[in-house]
Amino acid sequence: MASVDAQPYEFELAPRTCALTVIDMQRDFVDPGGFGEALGNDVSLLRRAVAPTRKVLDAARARDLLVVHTREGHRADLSDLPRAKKLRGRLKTGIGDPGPLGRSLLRGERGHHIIDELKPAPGEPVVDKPGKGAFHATDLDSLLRNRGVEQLVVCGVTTEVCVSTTVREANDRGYDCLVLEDCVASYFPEFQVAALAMIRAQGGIFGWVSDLSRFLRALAKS
Ligand code: C5J
Repeated sequence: MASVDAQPYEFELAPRTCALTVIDMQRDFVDPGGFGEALGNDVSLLRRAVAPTRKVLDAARARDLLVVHTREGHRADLSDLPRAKKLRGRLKTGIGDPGPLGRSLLRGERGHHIIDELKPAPGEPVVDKPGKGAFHATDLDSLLRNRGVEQLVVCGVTTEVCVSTTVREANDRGYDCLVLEDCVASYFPEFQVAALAMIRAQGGIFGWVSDLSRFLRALAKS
């Protein structure tokens, strides 16, 4: 056990019951030519989280923490894509449409792959999710419970969409979440600030917020 300097107050890190979750660090969101860029976003804003997340990943692996990766995406026949999600945004290049990284947000396409820098190691579970939250329509909850996980350290993208949705889902299922602010990123700087504020508000209504160096310091002491 070790205390992570966090907000709204210290997070009691218990490595034996803690898992690292890396949310949707896939080319479609983070790389030029992907779905995120097709929506008009500047992907360099998300790239800022890559190097710090790599450091968390290395530290977690060195301490034998369970590492779980997630990817947002759909089946090639789009049978798991709700009509509302397909139509939303009236996009020129929507989910399932061809783009420079293959068909957008589709399993097996180049854009759906996790970026090389954060590639899952052999044996690390990769959870494919059709929604924003990593618990919706996936086996993530049983995968964590069967290993006795009670705490999640959360990295990934985007802070206000898939990271926040997953943290809220995890909170309702009884997990304590610690979000590392330099290891999560948004296309919108103001949403990054607001999403983190919402997590730690009201005594940590959804969880705790800290950063890479504070987390690494505590992990080294635990
Ligand atoms: C989005 C995500 N932003 N991974 N997905 O649509 O946050």
